[in-house]
Amino acid sequence: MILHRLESYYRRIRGEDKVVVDFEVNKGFALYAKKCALTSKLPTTKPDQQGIHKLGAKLVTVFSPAQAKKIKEDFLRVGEKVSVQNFRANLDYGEFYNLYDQSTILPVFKQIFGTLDQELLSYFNSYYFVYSWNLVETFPATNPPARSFLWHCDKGPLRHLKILLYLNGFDEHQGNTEFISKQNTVDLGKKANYRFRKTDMRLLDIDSVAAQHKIALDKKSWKINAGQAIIFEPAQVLHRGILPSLNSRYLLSCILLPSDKPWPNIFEKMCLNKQGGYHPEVWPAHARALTHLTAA
Ligand SMILES: O=C(O)CCC(=O)C(=O)O
Ligand SMILES: [Fe+2]
Repeated sequence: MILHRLESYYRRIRGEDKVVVDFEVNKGFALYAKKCALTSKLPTTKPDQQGIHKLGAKLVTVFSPAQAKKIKEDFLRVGEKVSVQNFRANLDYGEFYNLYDQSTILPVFKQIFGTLDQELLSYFNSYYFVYSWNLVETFPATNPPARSFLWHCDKGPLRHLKILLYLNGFDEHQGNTEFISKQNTVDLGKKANYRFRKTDMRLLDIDSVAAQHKIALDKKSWKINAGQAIIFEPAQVLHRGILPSLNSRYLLSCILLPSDKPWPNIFEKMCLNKQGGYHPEVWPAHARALTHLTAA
């Protein structure tokens, strides 16, 4: 039954973007997600009209601004600055910090995933784990927007989520993250071949591309307050950051993947092994490698 369903899924997906086929079929992420769902044995829930899968991106409130400020200060104290040259040349508009100090991060994750657990379980139809997390500081703009500040989808499995928790608010820095709808993203992918563009092929002006192809754009953004987070499907909704102009913008950025057991055990292991820091679009060659990470 499961195999039959996967086969028809693969047939559908073969006509898709090369990146999608590569992750879902060649790298085995579709099968991995199915296996996680089977093993987790969660009760099936009805699709939620306000859910992440339906909306592609949504805003949630997790902390008060005062709590967010305290988290930012704690993270800056325990964070280990990542030498940018190690993973990305030309990234001179910010800093990344790895966070491995369990006693600082765990209460934050408990609050985030306590608030969002039901929503995340029903999104994945399985347990989930935090594949990577890090603190991102973006300096007030001096450079022209590049990379994540131009319209793009993140390369990765269809069913993965990103959480960007804003640790300081729009009023303080004027930075933001913008999205366009899932349907727009599919249309732009098919009609304009604009979805998983390499960084040097990304654009700031998506409106012109959409107009050329007669696509009516449905853009979404919020004035995100300190303590609020956006959750989105980074491979399925085109998005871009907006550089701050007044002060640095601080985010906790997390990537979530399906898992066959709840996140805390895996998290503990990753802290001890110092895994889970910033993965600049680094994915295992095959999803089966994740089974080792999530195994007891
Ligand atoms: O910096 C931002 O607001 C967006 C970052 C982004 O594109 C991502 O984390 O995938
Ligand atoms: Fe992105």
